[in-house]
Amino acid sequence: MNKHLLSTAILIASSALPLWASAETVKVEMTAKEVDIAIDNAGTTHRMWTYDGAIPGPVVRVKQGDLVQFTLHNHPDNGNSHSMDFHAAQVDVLEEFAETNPGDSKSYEFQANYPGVFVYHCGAESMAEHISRGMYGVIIVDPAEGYSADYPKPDREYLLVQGDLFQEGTSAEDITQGINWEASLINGKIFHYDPVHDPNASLTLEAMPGERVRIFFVNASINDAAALHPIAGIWDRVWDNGNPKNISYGVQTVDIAPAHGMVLDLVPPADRASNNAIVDHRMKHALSGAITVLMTHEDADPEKGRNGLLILR
Ligand SMILES: [Cu+2]
Repeated sequence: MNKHLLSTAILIASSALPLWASAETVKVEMTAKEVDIAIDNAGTTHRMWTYDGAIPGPVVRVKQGDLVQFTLHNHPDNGNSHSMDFHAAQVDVLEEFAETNPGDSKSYEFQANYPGVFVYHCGAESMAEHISRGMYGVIIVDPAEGYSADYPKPDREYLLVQGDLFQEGTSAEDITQGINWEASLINGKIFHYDPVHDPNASLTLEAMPGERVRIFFVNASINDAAALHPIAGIWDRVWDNGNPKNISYGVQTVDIAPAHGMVLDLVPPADRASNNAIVDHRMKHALSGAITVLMTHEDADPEKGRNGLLILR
């Protein structure tokens, strides 16, 4: 390499450096667990398959450029093979995303190259059954450049993951075809944050008047898109896939495909208390569980949606 090319190469390398300078290695471990857990606010249980015993699984949050070193343990008490497909990864579906048997573990690593909100899910056969039984979660990759005019710092952050519930005993083939579909789940429960439709619901999202509320939304439903609308509000900004470059303004309803994610900001009025109902406007989803109430008032819980408390459980 001649001297000019060499100095150009060094210049390119050093100009790229600030973006990745703070990249870290992040170790993540999860255990696949087949468990009986509550699928509604009354405590009704179903046999579900999970990461770490919860639906959705743990939130993974890294910065663009970070190296994620991941290990999946398949609990020896399980009856099925499981796997992990991170949508934030660019790897080999046959290698990294391969299944691991009960009692075994599987490790791989990937660099989180794109910012956004990405689903992760089990890809073991039958994928439709593994996902709809609860084997999904979210990895948030924060942009390397941080907040900006196009991607302002929010006052509150909430994560909502929509999934399916099928009747117990439904075969994998029927699940794939949508037969015996029972309800939509938000963060693992029917009407999880909706005391209007479910008297047993004790949680709602909360904010103060005028606060910028950021919703990280992932659709883990196996067949249906989610038509996300904030009743009595308008999405102030929407970022497709959660990438700051993909910005839209003043949107009423956003269709979010299965296995896709969006970041959506809502800014309730500053001069009054108000309520919004964040719904999947497909009525069969809304009226079977996919409604989330955001209450905006001066006495809002100061902890909710802050300091990493993205999922209310
Ligand atoms: Cu699985």
